[in-house]
Amino acid sequence: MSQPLTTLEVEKIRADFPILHQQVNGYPLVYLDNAATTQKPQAVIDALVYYYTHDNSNVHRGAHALSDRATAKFESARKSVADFINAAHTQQIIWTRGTTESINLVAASWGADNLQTGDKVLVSALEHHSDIVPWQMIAEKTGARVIPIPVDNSGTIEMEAFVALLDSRVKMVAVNHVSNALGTINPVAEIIKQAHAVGAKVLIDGAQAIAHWPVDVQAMNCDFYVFSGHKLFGPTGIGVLYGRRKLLEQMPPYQGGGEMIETVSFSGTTFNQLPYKFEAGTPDIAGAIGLAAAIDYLNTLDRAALAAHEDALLAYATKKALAVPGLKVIGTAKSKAAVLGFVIEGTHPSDIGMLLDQQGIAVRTGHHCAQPLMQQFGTPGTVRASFSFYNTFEEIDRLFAALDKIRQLLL
Ligand code: C6P
Repeated sequence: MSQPLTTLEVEKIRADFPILHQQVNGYPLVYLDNAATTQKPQAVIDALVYYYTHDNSNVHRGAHALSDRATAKFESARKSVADFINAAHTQQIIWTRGTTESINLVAASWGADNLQTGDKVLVSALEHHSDIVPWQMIAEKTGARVIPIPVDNSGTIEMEAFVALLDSRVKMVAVNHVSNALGTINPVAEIIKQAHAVGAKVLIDGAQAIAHWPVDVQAMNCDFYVFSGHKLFGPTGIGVLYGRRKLLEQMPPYQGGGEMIETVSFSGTTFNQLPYKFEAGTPDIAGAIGLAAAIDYLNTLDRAALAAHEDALLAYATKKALAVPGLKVIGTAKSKAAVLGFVIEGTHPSDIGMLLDQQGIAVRTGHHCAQPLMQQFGTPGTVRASFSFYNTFEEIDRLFAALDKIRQLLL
């Protein structure tokens, strides 16, 4: 296992993130809401400013230098993403607005062609609403059913129950790589193997995994992998759908418009090749370029050391949490990434969030867009502290000192 970052190394990394160096409500900011969105290094901000200052133009259309430059950078960003997740070909990288749109694309396009009455889509009880609702919407149209894969009280998928649900009517298994609400790391390789054994396709929602360790879609052998740029230190508004090439080729377009066509006439329209078939309209060019800058930035760092640092932060925070009277950690799976969800007896999560904010500490509270999961845990919501490699042990000390104060105030 790699060594965690040293204090000096973390300080050096923090210097790359200008937003971290500010006061909030009179306190130095402690940003522990990384599962909602990650902060952007200066290199990403610079890439966006440079693009809009020098290259801004539409892509694939113009007969001029700016358009050529914008197109070259936009397509080179696609290559950066393909390399980053080890996709075999850039045609397998579809730009979307984010994880949500990527899942909607697959559900609407693949689902319309492949789901029928009596078919089943399995989604885990850990899923974010964006990996539940699009499936419910297409199930409604096609007569398929969406069935939850049970999760135990630690927040771990019950693998035996999952295998028992598998049969030839299961056409899709959609699970997250890491749960946003609990931090559980799911055994995706095993899930994919089991699902493939009955002929089902598998979509992995990588929104919460992609920032934490290298993802290899070929080794994983998933059919679809989706994530958002903004959770990978890139801009908001850009996301990725990776798909197995044969599946993407067979799938009908998701939206119609410019760029996704080959020819249009009133007697009929033919569609563009991959990936453009799924990219109707002017894309988020700056977003793609910014995401590539984020990937370039990450590639300058020792990712194993970053992951080891995050693991150490989680272990440190969990230990501290367990010592707080009345605090219950929600999400105690053996394998977890960078998320500490909890409730404190006699308090409401949103009050804790507000009082933490008053001390400059940013966390998320509520149901985390995972209401079925919260129902299972019998709580309307939790307080969630989520860590990134730029967080420090001192920040975790600040969190728990603030929680002590809040407990004295509220209890
Ligand atoms: N989770 C959180 O605070 P978008 O909004 O499309 O970028 O990502 C949606 C999404 C899908 N799956 C998972 C596992 C996610 O965590 C998210 C986003 C944020 O937990 C905002 S709700």
